Amino acid sequence: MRADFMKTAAVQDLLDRAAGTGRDGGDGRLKAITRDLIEAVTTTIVKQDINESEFWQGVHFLQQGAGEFGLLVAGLGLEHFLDLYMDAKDAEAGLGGGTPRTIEGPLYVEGAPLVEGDVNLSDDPDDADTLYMTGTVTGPGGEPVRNAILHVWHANSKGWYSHFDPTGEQTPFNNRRRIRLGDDGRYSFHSKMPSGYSVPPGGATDRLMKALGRHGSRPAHVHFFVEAPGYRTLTTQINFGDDPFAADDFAFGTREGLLPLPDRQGDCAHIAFDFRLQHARLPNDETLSARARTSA
Ligand code: MBD
Ligand code: FE
Repeated sequence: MRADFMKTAAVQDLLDRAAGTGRDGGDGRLKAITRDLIEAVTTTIVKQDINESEFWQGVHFLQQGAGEFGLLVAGLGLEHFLDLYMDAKDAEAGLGGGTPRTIEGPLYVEGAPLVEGDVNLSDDPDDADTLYMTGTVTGPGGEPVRNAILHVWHANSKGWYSHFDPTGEQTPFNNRRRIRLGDDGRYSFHSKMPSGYSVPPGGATDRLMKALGRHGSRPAHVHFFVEAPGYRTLTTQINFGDDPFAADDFAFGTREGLLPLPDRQGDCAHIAFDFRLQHARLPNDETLSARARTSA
């Protein structure tokens, strides 16, 4: 099964899209070399059965020599490849179901305020509509998950994340919270509507994307970790289904089942979204991967 995984349409299609194969524009030779390079890396992931924590340890090392490495890993489809690979291993082990996982991205920050109840995530003024999100966290049988923590982070209306904002204008942890849920597994928050993210203009990722005939933009989205005792930690995000980049995310983080349409009414938008977790089977299932993360 493992040898065949590289040959699946999902993987081959990802390699083509990541290298800009078949797209107009860009440098043909660079595309061909990029495709072979990412195929070599992903083949190695499968051959060595590299796990999430090992992968991020390697990225962390390389990042010490290249500041945008985490962004390149997302843009080259390697981070999404890891999700496809973990999905395939789950399927092989007879695991599956629940809310799909998708990429974390490089912009999570540890230590966001831990809050309860119906919360506001936005500390800073922002000339944007208000996003309301509500829903439940349940287990495989639909039972409410008790004592979950929902980590939420998203960009502001300029597409910038707090702690990574080149304008320096955001309060630390603006649009970032950890929400402690109760016994009913319900959550509810509001915040200033995020806009899509684009890679820093003129940076290494931007230049590579252009050379591949690609772009460096993501649809507007909201990131989540969902953790709860007895359940497998979920890394996921919702992307706005009505965003122009919803079907063309440079980071390959959009997935079926994770593209809700905001219900837009005047200057408000509502998204109802339920998370379904799997039971933890191994002790590590309840924790995040050992990826190095920014802590403020
Ligand atoms: C993001 O906001 C993001 O989610 C990813 C995956 C990459 C870059 C910026
Ligand atoms: Fe993001």
